[in-house]
Amino acid sequence: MKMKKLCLVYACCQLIVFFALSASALFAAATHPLDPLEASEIESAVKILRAMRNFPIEALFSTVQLNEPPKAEVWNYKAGAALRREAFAIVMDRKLNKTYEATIDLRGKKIVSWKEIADVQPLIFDREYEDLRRIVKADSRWQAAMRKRGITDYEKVEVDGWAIGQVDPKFTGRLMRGLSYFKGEGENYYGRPIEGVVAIVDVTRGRVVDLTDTGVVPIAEKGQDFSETAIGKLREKPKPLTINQPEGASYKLNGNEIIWQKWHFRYTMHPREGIVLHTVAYDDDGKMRPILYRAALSEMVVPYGDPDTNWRWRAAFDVGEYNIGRNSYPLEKNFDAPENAQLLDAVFADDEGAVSERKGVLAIYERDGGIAWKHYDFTTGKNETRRARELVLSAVATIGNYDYAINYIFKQDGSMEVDLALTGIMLAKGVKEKRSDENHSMLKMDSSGHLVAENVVAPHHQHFFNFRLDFDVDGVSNSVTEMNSSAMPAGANNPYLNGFVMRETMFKTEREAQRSMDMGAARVWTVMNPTAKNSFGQNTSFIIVPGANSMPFIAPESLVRKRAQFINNHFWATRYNADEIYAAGIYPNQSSGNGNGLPKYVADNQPLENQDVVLWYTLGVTHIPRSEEWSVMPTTHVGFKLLPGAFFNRNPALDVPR
Ligand SMILES: [Cu+2]
Repeated sequence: MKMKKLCLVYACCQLIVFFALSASALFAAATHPLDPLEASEIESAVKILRAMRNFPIEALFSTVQLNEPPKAEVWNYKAGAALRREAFAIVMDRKLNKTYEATIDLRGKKIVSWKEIADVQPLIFDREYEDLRRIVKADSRWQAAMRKRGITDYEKVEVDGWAIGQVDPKFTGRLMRGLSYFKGEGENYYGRPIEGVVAIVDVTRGRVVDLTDTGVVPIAEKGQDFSETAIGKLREKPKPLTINQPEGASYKLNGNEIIWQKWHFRYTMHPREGIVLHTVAYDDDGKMRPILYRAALSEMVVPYGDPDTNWRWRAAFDVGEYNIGRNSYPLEKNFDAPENAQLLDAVFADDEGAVSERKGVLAIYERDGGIAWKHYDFTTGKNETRRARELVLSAVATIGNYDYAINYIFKQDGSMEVDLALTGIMLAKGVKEKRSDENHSMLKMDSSGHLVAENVVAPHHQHFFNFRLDFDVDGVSNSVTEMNSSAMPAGANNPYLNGFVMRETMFKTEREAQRSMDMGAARVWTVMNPTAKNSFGQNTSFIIVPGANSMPFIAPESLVRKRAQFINNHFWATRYNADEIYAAGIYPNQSSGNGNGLPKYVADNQPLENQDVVLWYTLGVTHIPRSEEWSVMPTTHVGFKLLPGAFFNRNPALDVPR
């Protein structure tokens, strides 16, 4: 119907169509150096690469993303000026098991660089999950292991692909592991592990290179599902609670730029890092003051604490092995985000380098923020109070059984908060016991798991997140300090022993700036501008205020820990280097524990005073599994805050109207 109408008016509209197309092409083009690659740019980059002589025949694209321009170029960019547009790609030659990095000049339509990176493995490709499933199910040893467990219909089994983790050097090639789960007629196969069976798969050569079978363990019964139908008896639904913005939202969205309540910043949905914040600045009475150049989740690791053969290698690097960004799925208004949210799209390249449009993978919304500030004058009864508003940018990545929401929250008091919300399904281990008082080593005091359902143990584990925070507080040259609070020594200055002080120490070099939390000292870290001052002569700064955190329990000598050395410290600071983005290096998949990432970044022990500095914050969660977290976990929130410290002369939220 629509087609017919179009045909009728086609002739007279040709001219208009032509102009409309050129105009839309103009509008769609990047207008800022940090605009993510748009679909046509991804297509162009891939086309240029494919046209190269000797381009691998069986190429897989690990990433095709914006090659971010140099920092100075970005901060000094004036609207309308000429833009550098470059793509960065990681390409794997499947046949030869080789990895290449490429930079492509999109304007000049040429390859700027193409180099092989030896002895690395890019993160897992989407197609490899399917390849692995097929390879494992066709393997006779795996089939025998299933038959041993009474399973003859392999369609009822789900094989879940994992990055290999630690690799026994006797295995070479591109490796993954396959874990088996019983789907049966149920929905939540993660609740029904086929314990004992783990396959090591060479995904490019297409074969199972090793299969471990530690013996038959009963498979948990049904009842692990959590759909409304599966739950059956639902509680009374609460009455509607509507969020209504009759005049619309208060933020402005200009392409990837967001302006809200004096905050000005840009966002991108990065295929690997998920949400990235760029050029975060605050409009202070007409003066645009820079705070952060770039902030993102740089790496994650989730080490499991069970020494079992089939568990001891489990430590998911969810960013560098799996891609947080590309594993972010469409959000649902009223559920994943409130009803007033605006859902935003992203464009990525898929394994083949084709454009993959992801609808609604990011949410932006305003929400109520409780009391901004208040004082009730009890002598007059006057209530000076202000309601706070917050701006939230949110995305949720699902990596296998776990779901991680990442929320960046902007506030009217000049502070920011990073809130991580952990939900999904705990990684389950099958056991023969149905009750915790049965005599099984997994269930004793010194066990490494908690029984969460009949025949299901959730092994103990920790989640570590590392955020790379490239601060530029009032300019690029900053210094980094630590503040420790302590009791004043007894003496003439402190006769009643009530005195306590807050001492700030400046980190001179990268080696000094490797620190962990100290509750006894109320320790915080700050990044300050050594020349910019507030009106009282104090240096302007931002403070990292940790929330809940954890120390790692896996031993420092363990292989997992060697691959994840960023968890050795809660806090690191490095001198800015455009190539130092990932806390465990760019290629943690199948890595041997060579100290890539932060240990290498700080090896040259560069000076930190009055330099362009980057702060790295490691946040750990020790997961104590509870029966209440089965079969799907109630959301746990963890995070940290970034507070202005002498950045303003007074409470910046004083001007919030009543
Ligand atoms: Cu957990």
